[in-house]
Amino acid sequence: MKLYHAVGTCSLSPHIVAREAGIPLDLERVDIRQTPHRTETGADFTTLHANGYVPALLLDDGSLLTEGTAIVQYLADLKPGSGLAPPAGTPARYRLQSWLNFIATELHKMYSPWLFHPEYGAQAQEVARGKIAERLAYIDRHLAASGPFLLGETFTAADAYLFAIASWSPFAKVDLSPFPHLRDFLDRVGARPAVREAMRAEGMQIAA
Ligand SMILES: N[C@@H](CCC(=O)N[C@@H](CS)C(=O)NCC(=O)O)C(=O)O
Repeated sequence: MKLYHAVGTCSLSPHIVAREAGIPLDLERVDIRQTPHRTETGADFTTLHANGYVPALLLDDGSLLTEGTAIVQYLADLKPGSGLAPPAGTPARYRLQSWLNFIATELHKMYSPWLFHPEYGAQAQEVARGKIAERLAYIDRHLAASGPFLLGETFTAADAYLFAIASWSPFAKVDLSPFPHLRDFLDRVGARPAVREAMRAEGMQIAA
């Protein structure tokens, strides 16, 4: 299997899940800053994925699985013993899906594009930061009451996704100081060996 990814983006989430599950993946980097987006082999990525964004997972049967929330569940289900996704049909699985959807729609798309595209302007960015702060406060309260991870005691795919997205905060000038439980969560997840391996493999800066 091959993961199409871009450094420092949401594609870190399936990369972490694969490493946590012990699933070997080939990695192919996509340059999403250029149009058309090209992979490191020079291929036009939009010929592989019409929407042109990462992550995308090339399966062994040659088909392409897209959308991060689906990809992480696919990877986690390949290794049910990993605990990265509770069994299908259980209440815990729906809670995982609830968190994945919350992160995708209420956080991920609030940071990006609003905070990474200066053309939206300062006013729109402040509105996005306000919305993000509300969502992070909700997560902070949840971690305080029911942590240390989003589903409780067990690290899951939702934690990998939250880590990838909330780690953008310093770059997006989102202040995390009011959210101590989230900050502890980011430190805790950032210290996991599989997370460090994924970041190292992507050439990202790793906290000491
Ligand atoms: N709905 C997609 C969105 C993925 C997404 O926003 N990817 C960003 C990086 S975090 C990207 O590749 N952007 C480049 C582009 O949209 O052209 C998902 O959840 O997987």
